[in-house]
Amino acid sequence: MRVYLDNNATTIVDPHVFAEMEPFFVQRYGNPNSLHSFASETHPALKTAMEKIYAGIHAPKEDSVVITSCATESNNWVLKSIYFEQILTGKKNHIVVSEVEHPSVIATAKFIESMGCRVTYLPINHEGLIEPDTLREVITDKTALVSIMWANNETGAIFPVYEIGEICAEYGIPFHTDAVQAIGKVPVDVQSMNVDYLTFSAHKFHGPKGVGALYIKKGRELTPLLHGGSQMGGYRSGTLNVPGIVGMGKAMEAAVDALDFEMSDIREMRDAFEDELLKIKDTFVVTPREKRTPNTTLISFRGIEGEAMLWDLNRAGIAASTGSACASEDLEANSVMEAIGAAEDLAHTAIRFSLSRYTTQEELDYTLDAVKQAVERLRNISSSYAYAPEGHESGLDAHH
Ligand code: C6P
Repeated sequence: MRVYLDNNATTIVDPHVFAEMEPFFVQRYGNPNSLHSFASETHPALKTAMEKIYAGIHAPKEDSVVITSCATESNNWVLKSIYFEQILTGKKNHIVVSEVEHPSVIATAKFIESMGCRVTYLPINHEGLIEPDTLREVITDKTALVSIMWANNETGAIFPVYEIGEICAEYGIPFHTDAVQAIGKVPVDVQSMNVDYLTFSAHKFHGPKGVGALYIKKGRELTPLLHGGSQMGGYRSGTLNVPGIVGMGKAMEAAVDALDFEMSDIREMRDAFEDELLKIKDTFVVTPREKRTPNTTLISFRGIEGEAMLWDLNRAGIAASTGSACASEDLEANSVMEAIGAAEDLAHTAIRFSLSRYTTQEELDYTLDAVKQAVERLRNISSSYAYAPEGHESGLDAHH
């Protein structure tokens, strides 16, 4: 059996999405900006896709949704543009990000920090959550941007983006949220909140890889990151990724249709799976369920290196991860667990299981058996577990 429980890293392309994309590779392959029928025959599908994308996040027509190559590009774009427009010009000198943003925000923040911008990395609390009041304490009249993700990719923690948006509105500061892990998992309505920029990526909701987007509220226009042929209204040059955009449109529509299923059925499956995992001795989940996306469990197995557990699971045909996919090769401790203040040994024991609407009960039952076997095998050979005093929680509360 092969079981895929790494849906926060990427998802299977919905077969209906794939079917809609297919004609745009070998039949209708024209460049939409050319002046012939090969071009114009791409236009209806592009228009429909854009309508579905706008509808999926409830973006009003006067706002912009600019198609990019991925969420990484969208996140880079917002931070670097703010740097060009506000920091480099000396109007402002500061931005705020959370300390557990995806590397596409953190690394960009560090880059602009190296160019002279002051950056505040807002901490998370012991449950892996942001406390909105901490934002008030760090904002100044020189703050040019607040960038805080909607849902964390490692824990699934849902951050208080409504409250954060309100605080930003109060101080007149633009608010960007990375909603990559929110689309298809929680309702996303840009009109129900104060948000100026919102990032998403098709491959996280059963669309294709290589296509993302940035929502931009009217009046908050950005300097382009890619200059060139002025596609996308001059916001983002480069020949349009027609199959990608068509795929993202269909995937967005399907994600909205499946939202209730995700929030009820998938949540129930995840909760039951997590209940069983927590019956295993010395296991810990940090963020409370009701404050998480419905598909994610980040769980620590005391005494077991996350990578060793992944190895055993992989041999059983099961795909999970120790945290975000892009950080998993460095064998560092899970960054969110570290930010929470978990002891180093516990931070190394975290495993992320992320479900999707394609996950079955049979797969979860099989995974549970495999996890139990792995725990038994690995704890038998774990000296740190063998010697740790009974009931010792490896410092989970030590810092709080
Ligand atoms: N997170 C994970 O395993 P791209 O690859 O550019 O489409 O998406 C980047 C990205 C941005 N923001 C968030 C919150 C994300 O989760 C991701 C991708 C994957 O957690 C791969 S590192």
